[in-house]
Amino acid sequence: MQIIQSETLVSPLDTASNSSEELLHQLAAQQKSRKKWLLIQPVSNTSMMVDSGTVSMPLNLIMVATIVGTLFDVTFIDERLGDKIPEDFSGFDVIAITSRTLNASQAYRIGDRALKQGKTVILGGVHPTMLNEEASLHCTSVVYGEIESIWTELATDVLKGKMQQVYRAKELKSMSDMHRPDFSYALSSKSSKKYSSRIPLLATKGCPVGCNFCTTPTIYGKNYRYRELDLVLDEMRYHQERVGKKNVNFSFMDDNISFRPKYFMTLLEEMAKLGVHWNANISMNFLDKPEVAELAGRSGCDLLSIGFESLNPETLKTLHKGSNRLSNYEQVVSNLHKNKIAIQGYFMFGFDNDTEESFQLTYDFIMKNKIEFPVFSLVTPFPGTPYFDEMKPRIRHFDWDKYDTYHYMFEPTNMTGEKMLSNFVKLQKEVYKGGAIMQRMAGKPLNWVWLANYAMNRFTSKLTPEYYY
Ligand code: B12
Ligand code: SF4
Repeated sequence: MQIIQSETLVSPLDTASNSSEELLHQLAAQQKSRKKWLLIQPVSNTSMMVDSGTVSMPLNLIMVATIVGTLFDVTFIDERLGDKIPEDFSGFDVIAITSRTLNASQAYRIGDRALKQGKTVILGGVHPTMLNEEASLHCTSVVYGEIESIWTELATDVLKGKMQQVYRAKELKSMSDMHRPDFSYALSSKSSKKYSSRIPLLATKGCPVGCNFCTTPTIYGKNYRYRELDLVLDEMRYHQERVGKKNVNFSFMDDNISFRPKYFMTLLEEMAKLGVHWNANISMNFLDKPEVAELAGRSGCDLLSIGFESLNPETLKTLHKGSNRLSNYEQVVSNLHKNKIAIQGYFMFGFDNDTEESFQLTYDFIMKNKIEFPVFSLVTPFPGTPYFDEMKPRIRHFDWDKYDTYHYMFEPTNMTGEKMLSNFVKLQKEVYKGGAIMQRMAGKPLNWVWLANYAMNRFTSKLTPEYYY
């Protein structure tokens, strides 16, 4: 296997052209046998409820499997389901692993083992993209960003046995050219019952907001792409037929689904006709308009995930999250609730501007506004982001296992770490006490959001500040 050390910038305009696609297929047809790829979703070490219980289907690795499967044989292992990764990789030619920061150490362990056995190892996903030099030590090649944009080049090199150290596209491929994800790769596992029944789906990619703690602006810039509506709707219809009912639950994996209001509103109108249910991440700046929330409710939306992040205006300023205006928070919540849309509200702590009062303010906001599913995390500077560079001298851990947003990463300026953590734990226990759940959830439909509250009640009752060290 020859390794070319230099990073090559590949233009998808060149590589995705029909002629290079044809050449690729000719090259594959000339091979004596189809090469065998093992695709792996590694489990993380986190003690929190991120990788246990019901987990969502990994759309990223499913999309990788779908494109790889057009030319190669694919075996798919999701270690989070309890499926075992073989010790001996002799049955495979290529070991391809996806990784975020919280499971990077495990991805690297697998990569090192496969390299020792002489395999071609490919690492992709957020963490190898952000730290491609580090990731290169544990693999043959790193894929920067999405596989679709460098596929022709990567596949050609695998077929020729000449790999480059990093594959990075000069330009991103249009989303309309992306394959419809084939879920059979994930669903073929005997343990697939552990997957959430919500079907992951992608309509748009990217986010122009540019928060300094988020990896999306670094990887994709302020670029915002979307799939043609017909493709998204066809995919929904396909699943309705596959499952044999109209009322299918979809979970959009988009960074921020509402950025093109016209596109988003048309998508909502069409979903209303299909009769599906859906949830998504969304920016709140669009939801202060009652007509948007009304249409979202009518289109089958049952939950929206909103990053409130903080109730402190100074903190919001430091995050560069221009889409959040504190003065709109209550209006947004009320618009959604009027239309029976539950809210998964993300709140972060550990910022320099946080004071003991911040915890009380957040508690009051959640209880007054009856936020159904509050999620609390500690601010985590992810490697490769501007925030990481800014905070590096103060960061307490460089052990990637602790980058699950549930570890205390640096001492805030306005209180000791101990004080911050004791308040953080207290807030969670208070919000998830039986009485508080009843107060927030009274009259809400009996669905999985209740179950999530019940699970959080059990989980938070055992919490101590030590969990977060
Ligand atoms: C939807 C989402 C979720 C969903 C679903 C996650 C899932 N099962 O996939 C939920 C809500 C469950 C979730 C949970 C969490 N998430 Co999240 N999530 C996202 C989000 C918005 C989109 C991810 C996605 O599916 N995109 C669509 C897919 C198709 O695109 P993609 O991931 O870019 O995949 C392409 C490429 O990366 C590449 N690729 C990926 N893997 C591989 C492998 C190989 C071999 C190759 C060649 C290519 C390749 O090709 C893929 C196809 O195009 C991202 C932001 C983002 N844009 O990445 C954050 C993001 C991934 N999440 C993040 C975090 C922190 C979390 C949590 C820790 C939060 C928490 N405290 O609970 C957990 C961790 C869960 C876990 N076990 O990994 C961070 C991770 C940061 C980091 N450096 O690791 C991100 C990047 C957001 C951020 N803050 O910057 N998340
Ligand atoms: S709004 Fe969300 S997706 Fe967009 S940059 Fe901020 S954190 Fe990232």
